[in-house]
Amino acid sequence: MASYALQATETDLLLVIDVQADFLPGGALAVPDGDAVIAPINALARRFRHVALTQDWHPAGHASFATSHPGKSPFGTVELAYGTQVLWPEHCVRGTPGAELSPRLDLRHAELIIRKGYRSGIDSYSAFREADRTTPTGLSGYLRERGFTRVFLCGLATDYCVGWSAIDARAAGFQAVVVEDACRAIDLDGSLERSWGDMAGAGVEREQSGAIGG
Ligand code: VGL
Ligand code: ZN
Repeated sequence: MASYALQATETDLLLVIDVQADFLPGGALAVPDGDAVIAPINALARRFRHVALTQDWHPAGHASFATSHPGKSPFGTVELAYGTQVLWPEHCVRGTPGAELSPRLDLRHAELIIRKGYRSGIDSYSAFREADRTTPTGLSGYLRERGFTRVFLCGLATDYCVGWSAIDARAAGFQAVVVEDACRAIDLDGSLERSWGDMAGAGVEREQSGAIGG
């Protein structure tokens, strides 16, 4: 019998973040090597009884799009009511092909898809709390009511939606484990290094998918 560093149990949930066409090769905000997450996620998901996904889901004209701010370019920043916002190419516009979850994900046993970033004026990297850091998505209530105590995170992108979600999972009182080889990063101006530091400071664990059994 194989022995693993970590064993997925009935109170663990695998949270698959934003594996959507626009973050994959050829997409509007393609994460370098983004499609490399799909095989490890599919393999990992077979070892979890409970799986949920997130889907970045923006209205056209969203405040995080550079095109919504005349004179601004993608990967620049702008000051919004809640603070500094990185500007992105238009991506994951609700109902468009770019917003679709990858058809290569083999997650038919997933129990929940949570959409985020659907308010025009607020971004939401985190699956738990929007970028104003106050508006809840409802995920922590769902997890608590279902009796989950630990969340394993994977998907795109390590330094934005995965990292922010992991930190907010800790803030909401859950254990959080980021599965490093099942994530890929955007890495904008050192954001990946910064994100790992912030995650470690918040008590987020970092593990490889091969170390997780179920
Ligand atoms: C994401 C930038 C903008 C992500 C979403 O999924 O990491 N990054 N929207
Ligand atoms: Zn987005």
